[in-house]
Order: sequence, then structure tokens, then C-alpha cells
Amino acid sequence: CRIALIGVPIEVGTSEPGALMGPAALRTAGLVRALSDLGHAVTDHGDVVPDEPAESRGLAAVTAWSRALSRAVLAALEAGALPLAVGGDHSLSLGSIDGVMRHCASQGRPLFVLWLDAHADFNTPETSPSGNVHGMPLAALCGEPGFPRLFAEPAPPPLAPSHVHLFGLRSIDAGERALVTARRVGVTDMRTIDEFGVVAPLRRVLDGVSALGAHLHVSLDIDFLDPSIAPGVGTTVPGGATFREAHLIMEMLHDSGLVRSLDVVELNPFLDERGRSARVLVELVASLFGRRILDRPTLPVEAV
Ligand code: DIR
Ligand code: MN
Ligand code: MN
Ligand code: MN
Repeated sequence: CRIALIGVPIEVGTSEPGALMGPAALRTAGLVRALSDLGHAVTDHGDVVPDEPAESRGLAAVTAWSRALSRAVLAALEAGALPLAVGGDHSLSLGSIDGVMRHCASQGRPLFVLWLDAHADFNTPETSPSGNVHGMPLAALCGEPGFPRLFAEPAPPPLAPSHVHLFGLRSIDAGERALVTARRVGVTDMRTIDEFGVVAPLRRVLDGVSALGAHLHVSLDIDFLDPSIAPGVGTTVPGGATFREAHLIMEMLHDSGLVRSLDVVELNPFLDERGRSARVLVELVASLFGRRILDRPTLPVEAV
């Protein structure tokens, strides 16, 4: 397919410096080449420039980025491409998903968001213990109060919490826990993955997306992965997805044919070990876009 690569060197949503180097590290690790080798037409649109010179940190600074990113994502979708936003901290999803929501609203198409992350990112300025905006994008997108002037007017209708699924959750703050429960956000937490693996829960989510006829947006936070395979992130949480689980998820997403837009966020090359995490991310994105071990369907086990 046609892929629009959009770099978003933002770190104003976090307190750990270094994520602004994420897009450069992913390019260095061969992201464009990996995708074009699979036969995709990749256009690298370079890095987004925030609307106003960004303030140091916080919501106003994030707004300047998210408005510019929203326009870039919307333009890519309108041109028939699949936007791939690479960060940069997770506050960038405010902009990318705002652009996707505008596209979906114009087409009368529902939107479903799959959030692969150790965290829920459902804090509001009220509930957030850290004040970091990268822990808040889903609450803002779902229309929770307390987020001033984030989106350009007219703002699209908010995202339905029932159309959000948190996958891989293992760290949640008290206030956001209450919100996630009250709003009935979909959750596959690590406990569920321990009991059932990734296949059954993900298949269920994908069947739901398919039944809705929804646009599927995937937001991949690198801390979804276990820190042993991806140490290059500011907020590592032990007990994350293994290399095998993560690839299987990417392969299932590819096979579903449902993914229409993607974020890859929170890579912090300053904390990485010799580019390891960047390379793992490139491999995972390649799996999502169709890389497979053999060029034929896998044989059923009993035929081997
Ligand atoms: C925490 C950490 N829940 C916060 N969030 C992170 O600051 O709101 N999200 N790291 O990716
Ligand atoms: Mn479309
Ligand atoms: Mn996140
Ligand atoms: Mn996270």
C-alpha cells in the first residue's frame, strides 16, 4: 500500500528528555527500506513542525504539535495513503488520532483505536500524578473535561471509549483506573494475556472491529514490549510482551487487513543500547506491513 511516514520529534509531553531523537533513530534503523522492500510505496514527509514555537512543556506546547500533525495525518488519509506517525512521546497521538477522527467523520465511518501500551494513558490534568501529557491522550480524545483548546475548531465528535481497547496494560494510576472502569474502555491486561495468550483476546477485538466496519488505528508504545528486548524508553515496566508475542500480534494485524493508520511512539534513543530498541521496532512494523517468514500459508501442525 501507500505509506506516508510522518516524523514527530516531540518530547514536551514527557519529563524524560531524548524522545525527540526517536524519528531519526527509526530512520537510521532502516524503517523506510524495510517497508519499501515489502513492496510498499513509502513517502517520507520529514518531521512535523509545530504551529507556534513550542513552549517548554505541558498542554499548550502539545497543542502546537498536535494541530500540525492532525493536518498531516488527515492529508495523508485524503490522499489514500496510510499515515505512519513516528515519535516522539505518546502525546503525539492527540494529533494523529484527531486527524483520523476528522477523516472518519467526513466518511461517516466509525473509528476503533487499539492501544498497545503498558499504560492506559487515560489520565486527565486532574488525575495525573506526573502532569505529563503523554499519560493523558486517550482521556482528551474521549472528551474528558479539563483539556483546554487542544484541537482546532470545529473539533470532531469525541472518540467513543467503547471503541478504544487497551492491550498489554500493567501500570495504571488510581484516578485513571477509576475513569477507565467508569467509561467501560476495553482492556486486555497482562493478567489476561498470561492466562489466554495474545491470540484469543486479539482475535476477539479484531472480529469486533470488522463487524463495526471501523477504521482501525493502532498506537504502539514501545513500553508495551518487555524492557529486556526494548530498553530504549523513559518509562520501562517489567513483564511486557515478548518478542514472539509482539510479532504474532503484528502478523495478526496484517492478516486482518483492518489497519488504516499507525503510531509508533516513545522510543528514546538516548536510553537505548546501541540501537537495539529502534531495530526491534523496525522489525515489528515490517511484520505489521506483511513481512513473513515463508511466502506461503503456514502448514497445519499435523501436516508437518
Ligand atoms: C503515568 C505514566 N501513568 C503518567 N504514563 C506513561 O505519568 O500518567 N505513559 N508513561 O506511556
Ligand atoms: Mn479512509
Ligand atoms: Mn503510552
Ligand atoms: Mn506507556
